[in-house]
Amino acid sequence: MTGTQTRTHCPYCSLQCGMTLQPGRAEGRATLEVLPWEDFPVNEGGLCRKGWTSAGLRGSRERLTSPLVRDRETGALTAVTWEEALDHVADRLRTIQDEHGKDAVAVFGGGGLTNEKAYQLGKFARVALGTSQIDYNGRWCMSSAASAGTRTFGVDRGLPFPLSDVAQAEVVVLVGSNMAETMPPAARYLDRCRENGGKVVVIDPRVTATAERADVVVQPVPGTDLALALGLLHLVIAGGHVDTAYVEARTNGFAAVADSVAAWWPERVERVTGVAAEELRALADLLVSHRKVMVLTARGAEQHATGSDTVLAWIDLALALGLPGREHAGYGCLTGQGNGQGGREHGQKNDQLPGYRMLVDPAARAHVAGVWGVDPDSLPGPGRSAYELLDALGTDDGPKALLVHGSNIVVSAPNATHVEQRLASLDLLVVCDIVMSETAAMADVVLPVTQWAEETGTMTNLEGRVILRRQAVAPPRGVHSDLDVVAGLAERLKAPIAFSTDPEEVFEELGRASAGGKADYAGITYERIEAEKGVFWPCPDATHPGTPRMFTEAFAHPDGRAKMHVVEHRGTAEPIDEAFPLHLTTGRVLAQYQSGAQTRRIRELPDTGAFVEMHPLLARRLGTADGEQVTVSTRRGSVQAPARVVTTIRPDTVFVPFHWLGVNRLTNDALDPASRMPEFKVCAASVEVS
Ligand SMILES: Nc1nc2c(c(=O)[nH]1)N[C@H]1C(S)=C(S)[C@@H](COP(=O)(O)OP(=O)(O)OC[C@H]3O[C@@H](n4cnc5c(=O)[nH]c(N)nc54)[C@H](O)[C@@H]3O)O[C@H]1N2
Ligand SMILES: Nc1nc2c(c(=O)[nH]1)N[C@H]1C(S)=C(S)[C@@H](COP(=O)(O)OP(=O)(O)OC[C@H]3O[C@@H](n4cnc5c(=O)[nH]c(N)nc54)[C@H](O)[C@@H]3O)O[C@H]1N2
Ligand code: SF4
Ligand SMILES: [Mo]
Repeated sequence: MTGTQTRTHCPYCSLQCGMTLQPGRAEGRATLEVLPWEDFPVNEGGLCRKGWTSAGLRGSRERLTSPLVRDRETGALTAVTWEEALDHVADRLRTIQDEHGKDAVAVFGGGGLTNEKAYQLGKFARVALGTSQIDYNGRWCMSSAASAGTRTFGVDRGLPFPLSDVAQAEVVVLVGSNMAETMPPAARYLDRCRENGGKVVVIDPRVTATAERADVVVQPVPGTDLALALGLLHLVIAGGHVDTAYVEARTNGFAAVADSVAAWWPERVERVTGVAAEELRALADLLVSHRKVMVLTARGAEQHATGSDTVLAWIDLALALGLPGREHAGYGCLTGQGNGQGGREHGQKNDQLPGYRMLVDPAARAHVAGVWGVDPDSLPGPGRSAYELLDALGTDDGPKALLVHGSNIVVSAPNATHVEQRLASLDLLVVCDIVMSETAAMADVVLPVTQWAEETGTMTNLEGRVILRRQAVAPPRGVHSDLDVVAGLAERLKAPIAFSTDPEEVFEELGRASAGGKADYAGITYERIEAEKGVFWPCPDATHPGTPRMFTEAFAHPDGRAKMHVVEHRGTAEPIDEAFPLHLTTGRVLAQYQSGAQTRRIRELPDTGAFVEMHPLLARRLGTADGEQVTVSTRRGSVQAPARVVTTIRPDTVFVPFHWLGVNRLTNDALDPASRMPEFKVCAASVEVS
């Protein structure tokens, strides 16, 4: 027996691959099959392993199906009704705020939440709770690129062109992206680029699956991409290859930038980055001898305490070559989470209102307060950024209660032992999740929520394309949406306005709240998204076609020009030394997603546990071999895992994936001054045989 097919999108990454869901019945049980959606443009029917197996959590015993409240006497999480759970939470929130003030309650959101949820969460914090303390895990994702994009171009849309433009580029430079593992169906565009005669360059301390599909592979020391970009710009200028007409007509600040790179000759770059001067010259030659050059950054370049300066340096290079706005060329950031783009636009960020408006802007406050029907003066100001928020939990002037929607903080936050202590010091921790994540397991209250196939909502993919996930099946009994949680709490907290639980109604309101903002969704409707296979923002009205390509005529600053920035190489926050002589970097493997809360529970996906990737030269020096246990230590702690000996990594660097609890006990919480991004991608470590 089969039910109706629904066209929707994958629950995981920012590619938001189109898929078809087929409910059915086998052996008396409900089933849900994932089938291709052949003519959805981004993935053209292709999915990665995680996508094909994504229905595995449906009907799983691992699903949470009842609200749980921690019993004061036994300390155990105990099933209660939704009424009891929401009454209890609202009661506690009220008491804590009465005693310590509005900011004593904080909210932590996620870049995997739908636009509707992210929007409601921001509104809930500012209006129902009246707190300034809200931020989200996107701060740990692409915030350095967002900050650099906003400062340079005046607006932050990860890719200002459709992903398929990659196939038409002549040279594609991937700076710290392992696309073949992190968004596998996207790698087809790299292959097409090469079939068309184009060249792919991969810059990564490891020769990854993506590097295997590249023409040029550059393996810098982790944390030195900034110096690499300065060195390339130096060569572009020295060789007389600046696009001066473009620079004069479309940018500001070039002269100072040119001066600042004068001393970055290739031999100096080699000393800092480990990339041979000849390799650098060859790369510069490749860039200057083609017109359609595309520079794409991802977490490898961005997740550093110098991440936003690094992105600024690569954008400076792109601007000097005249790339942004040129057909099939430019700069872009490969956003990571399912709604990593939309999640950063509609108000769950600490300093932000919907439509990518800023909380400190009086006109923005007036507009959004008008849509919400509240007094602009009642809206709080900006609060703490994600890590600073977690760091302040339970302290004298920090929040005493935290509501978490869509993040498994205990596994994914940097310096995780410290973060765990902060969470443990709270008076109240409420976690809304699909499964008993490591963070939910610490909570005082756990609220079970619907997952993607069980609810409707929009997401904005890495291209800025707003897409629609349609509900395909009924949720399990006892499970409610985040929208229901927010509305239920708002009502109990006697919020001055009502919170809708109907996604389409919320989306219409989001459209009005975003109208006139940088990320303008006012002209987008569910019907249009379905008819047009996604609509690219900005889309200010119903007759507007949407904006697949930005910057073709002008940038988003008032004078229409891009702003170049002078940036300095500073090195990593924690340089290696005798005690910690190795660079530890972290990242992803194909078969697991993020903190692993979802994918580690899917039986078809290999759950290998963490491992320590190292070069044979290092393994020999340590006296270890492939598969043997080693201990990796940093100034913050130690973890054990088997060695994985590969020739594809630099001998001075080890790599550990972060999908399993552990490696973030080692990572450094040094923050980028502009984006507040932690330095996930490099810290000083030592390795010993266990
Ligand atoms: N399979 C899988 N796919 C995912 C995810 C997942 O968890 N699993 N998560 C999604 C999300 S949220 C994100 S943000 C994206 C991330 O997508 P990516 O950025 O592609 O993934 P990472 O593995 O974090 O990092 C990419 C590469 O950076 C390299 N690297 C480390 N340090 C440096 C450095 O200093 N410089 C340079 N140039 N490179 C460095 C690493 O070796 C790694 O190969 O993936 C998305 N897709
Ligand atoms: N060392 C190291 N650490 C990293 C990184 C790294 O490269 N290295 N990368 C960082 C990056 S880029 C990211 S994006 C973060 C990601 O790390 P997390 O923020 O932990 O992301 P997820 O594991 O996706 O957690 C999402 C949680 O929300 C639940 N969930 C899913 N959908 C919903 C929903 O609709 N509502 C609710 N309420 N819950 C839902 C899931 O079950 C899961 O428990 O990790 C960061 N941490
Ligand atoms: S690439 Fe991303 S969106 Fe596509 S199937 Fe895999 S996890 Fe899902
Ligand atoms: Mo991410």
